[in-house]
Amino acid sequence: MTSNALQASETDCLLVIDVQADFLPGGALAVPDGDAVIAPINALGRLFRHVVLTQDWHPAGHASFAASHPGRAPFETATLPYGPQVLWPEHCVQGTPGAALSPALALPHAQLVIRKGYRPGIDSYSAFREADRETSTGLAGYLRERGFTRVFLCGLATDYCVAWSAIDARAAGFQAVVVEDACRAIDRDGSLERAWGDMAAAGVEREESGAIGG
Ligand code: VGL
Ligand code: ZN
Repeated sequence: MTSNALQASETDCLLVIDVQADFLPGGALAVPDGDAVIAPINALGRLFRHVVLTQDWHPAGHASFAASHPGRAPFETATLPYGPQVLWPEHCVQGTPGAALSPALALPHAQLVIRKGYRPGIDSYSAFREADRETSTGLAGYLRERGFTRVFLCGLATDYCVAWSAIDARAAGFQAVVVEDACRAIDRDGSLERAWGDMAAAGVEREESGAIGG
């Protein structure tokens, strides 16, 4: 039907990361130009029969919030029991409007919403493995049981939740393709360049959505 190099197949799953009000313009942790991901994601959604969404889902007082650490400010790094943790403004608190998935997403055929970051003391950028690098979210098992071998990642933010999810997808044995124009980054202190380097080292592929066909 098309001559695109990459064809979405039955063993491919589109993984849409954290397209939530708090990461969009006006949100508590707004990603610059974050709403630019919506149109390309909706277009990708028309190419993939299988779609999984993630939702950052923190309890109030979460350990990743600067406000939970007296004297600390957002975007500083703290040391938590599992290692360094960037401290964020309070965001994506369970059940609040800021945690809602964007109503502009046109993905009615999405098959699973996986929530992450719900343990009070552990962050989870990755859709697969929490920030202690040990606690599983269960997503790899789900994808494996469904017979998927490759995930295409898009959403927010490229340098945090998308990158960590892509790297952990590789660690779990999946091929991983990040669709660059369907992501936007927080990009502070070189975080985006570092993330692309880490992803490349992990064998994550990088594509534009125009290269993908259904
Ligand atoms: C994210 C920072 C904190 C993300 C989530 O979705 O990239 N970033 N929580
Ligand atoms: Zn978060």
